[in-house]
Amino acid sequence: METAHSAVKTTRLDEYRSPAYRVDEVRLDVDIHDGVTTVSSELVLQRHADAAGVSSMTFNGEGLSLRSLALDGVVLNEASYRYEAGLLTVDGLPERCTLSSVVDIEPEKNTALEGLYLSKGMYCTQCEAEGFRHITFFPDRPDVLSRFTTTVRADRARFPLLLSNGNPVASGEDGERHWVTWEDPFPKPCYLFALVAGDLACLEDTFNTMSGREVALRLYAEHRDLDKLDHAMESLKQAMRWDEQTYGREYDLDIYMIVAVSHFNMGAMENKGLNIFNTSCVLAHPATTTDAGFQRVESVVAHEYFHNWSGNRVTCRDWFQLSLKEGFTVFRDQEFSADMNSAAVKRVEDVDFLVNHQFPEDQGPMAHPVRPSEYQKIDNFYTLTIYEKGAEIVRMQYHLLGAEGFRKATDLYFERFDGQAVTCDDFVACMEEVSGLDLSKFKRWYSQAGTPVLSVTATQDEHGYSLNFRQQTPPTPGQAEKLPVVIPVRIALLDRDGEPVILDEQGRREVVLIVDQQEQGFVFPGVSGVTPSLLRGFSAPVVLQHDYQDGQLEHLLAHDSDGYCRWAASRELYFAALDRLVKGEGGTANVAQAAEQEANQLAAVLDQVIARAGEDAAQAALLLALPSEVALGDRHVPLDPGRVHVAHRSLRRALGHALQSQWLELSESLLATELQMDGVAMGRRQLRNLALEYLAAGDHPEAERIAVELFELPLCMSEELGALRTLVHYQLPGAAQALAQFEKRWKDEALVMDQWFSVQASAGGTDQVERVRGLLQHPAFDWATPNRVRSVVGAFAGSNPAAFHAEDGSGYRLFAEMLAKVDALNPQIAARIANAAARLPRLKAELQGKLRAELESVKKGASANLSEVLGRVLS
Ligand code: 0A1
Ligand code: ZN
Repeated sequence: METAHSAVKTTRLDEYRSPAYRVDEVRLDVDIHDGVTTVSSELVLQRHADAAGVSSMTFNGEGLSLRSLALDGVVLNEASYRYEAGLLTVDGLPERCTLSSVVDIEPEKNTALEGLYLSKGMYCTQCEAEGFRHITFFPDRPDVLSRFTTTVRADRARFPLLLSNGNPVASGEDGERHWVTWEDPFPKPCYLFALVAGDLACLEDTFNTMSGREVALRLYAEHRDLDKLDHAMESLKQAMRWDEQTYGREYDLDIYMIVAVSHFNMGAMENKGLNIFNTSCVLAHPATTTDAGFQRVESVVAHEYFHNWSGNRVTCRDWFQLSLKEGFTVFRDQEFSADMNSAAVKRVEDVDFLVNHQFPEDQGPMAHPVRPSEYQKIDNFYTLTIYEKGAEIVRMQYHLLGAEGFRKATDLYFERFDGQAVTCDDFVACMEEVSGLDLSKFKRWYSQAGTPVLSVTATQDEHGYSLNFRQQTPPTPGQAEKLPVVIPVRIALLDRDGEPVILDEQGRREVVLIVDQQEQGFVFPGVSGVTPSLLRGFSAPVVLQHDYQDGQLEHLLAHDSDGYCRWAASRELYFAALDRLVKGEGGTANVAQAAEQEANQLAAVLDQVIARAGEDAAQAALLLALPSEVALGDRHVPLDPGRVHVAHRSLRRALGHALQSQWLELSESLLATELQMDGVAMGRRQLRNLALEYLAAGDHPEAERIAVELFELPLCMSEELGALRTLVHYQLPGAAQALAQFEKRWKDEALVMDQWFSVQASAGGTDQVERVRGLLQHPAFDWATPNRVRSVVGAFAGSNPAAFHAEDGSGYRLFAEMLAKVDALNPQIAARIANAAARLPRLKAELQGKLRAELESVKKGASANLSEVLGRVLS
């Protein structure tokens, strides 16, 4: 047994050293028995040519019960190795040798869900980032690529299905037990290893690749969920075709498998040939899954599939390069979803997510560069910055090179680095090589944290119309000084009819201005009387500041052909009104009355949006939805969440009232009589649910009737949940009965019950803390199931600012209790949820003190994961 616990240590990018030994082959034998699983491994080691003279090697191993260790068949005695603090060191290794080990592990006790664990009677694994070390000894780092052969053994009746990566090559029976051997021909880092033993149903199909090979597609889930796999299968086939057509990437093994598991820390995992998915990202059925859920399944299935090239065939040299695979793969899945659905809507949804979640991360104590330079626990760096901002950085390169140039660059990247573990610099070098561009300055996007603020002023004089830019990136932890970054600003200038005017001699009506200095100006001779349409398509991840003249935002909202700019104009209008309410400006102390005035001001332009809703209901819904209460709070320092809550609720109510006949009309006219699952039908449901919420917000007497009718006879879960949310969040009289009925209907469907919990945990109001506490006592609440924990704790801390920041500190106390409880079982989930406290430095003083005290007390007994996050928040 290991002699001491591994201490928290900081890993630094500039300390990267390549390993002394390769592991060419891994032969694993995993013998599963109740209570104890025995893992025997043989590692074929080969010293690197440039490590001459080195004869010792360290292997990671966490919590392994070592039974025996042998080198080239000779048992090692305890003098020739050390196992302490998570590291096994073996001395006296020849240039090429085989190290064999036998260890015992206890998957049944593994509630952290890293390594091998048990989920509802099924054994499964999660090895990214550093889970493999909980299974056997190994250099657990992504730059060690090995060929794996894995034999899985278990009881035949209880675990008829034994899976691992690659292709099955042998199997056999052994009394009541059986075994299957899998061989993966592609060298891979151990974080892509996977194993499953269970009793599962399978949906099977095939895919013919572009070179004519037939691939077997197998999706596995619990027997009761077999009818929820069709959408994932369709999405998988579409993703496979899309990657062939868009990137020329073909699938490489004969089998592609996805297994749905109920206990999973993240969304899904791209293990080679054997993806393991959180049930929430693979199961979909109209009766149990919302439209947003369907879209999520489509994008996550595609995301994991795309990793087969961007991540698996070409992987990361070290975890600082995580965005190499994640940023690129998110960009790929975003473009896939855009092609499968409405591209304009998808872009706005992605930007909305980035701006509401990644921007705050970049502005708080957790801010870090897309390529970080140090970490304590790499699990804490699976962040929105690595994923979403990383995707924006790839997107900017796509636009700088153009579609054709980008494709050439990715072809070069995949060809040059196939089978290797590489860096973000290697990726950018391919972009430079095919385009001739010098991207050295552009690369600051990878190394500088923080969101650049781009201020734009417009002037009109005898030379024409000028746009003057000034950029500045605020300081972030550890990075006080920032250099200017390269910001591609796509613009158009709209005339009085909303038409883009000609901007240059080539007759272009849209251009990309490259802003790479701190201050820079651009003149458009002969242009006058225009409204600037700036940062079209959200061409760079920056905060844009511009003082629009009276009526310009309304003009953009009414006429801009760019979906993002229309939406951004709507945000500006809403925020301007909300900010005035928060600050109590406008000459009245009465927020409700001031909100009515604001709503009346907004009504005319919103009415125009409603009038055009028939063109694209999903886009209309995005334009008509108020920014979230959390997003509003992020604009105010010191933050007084109570005030923000009142302002937000007041404007919602006033808009509900001011446009009540329109909301009523939308609620009734968009009613569908038969179920359709296409984008148009989903858009109509989204708009209808929004209209219903506004109707309820404005206290319309019909709101309850419409919500109850919808709830009683829904066509699908989007309708049912939309109705339930309205009833609960606006405390309509039918709420309690609907909640009881919903629970009765869906008590056996875990993913639906997650929604039931989360609707209640996010119901706003300072009096809601006790209600959330009550949810934790519900028999179906389970601290060991991440989806359930997220549906209560995550929803409360992330989407219920009024209760979380309750003036008396009761929300913080509950949060701290919950964090400690989760941390004892699953440190990764606790650390992730703790990010909700990152707004601490922005809070008004009284609240800051209360939150700080609670977090300090949790930090005392916290895991390394949670402690890293709390340490940063409290610093
Ligand atoms: N690579 C996966 C996400 C993932 C990351 C870490 C995990 O455990 C700590 C699990 C999954 C993806 O991008 O989908
Ligand atoms: Zn990913």
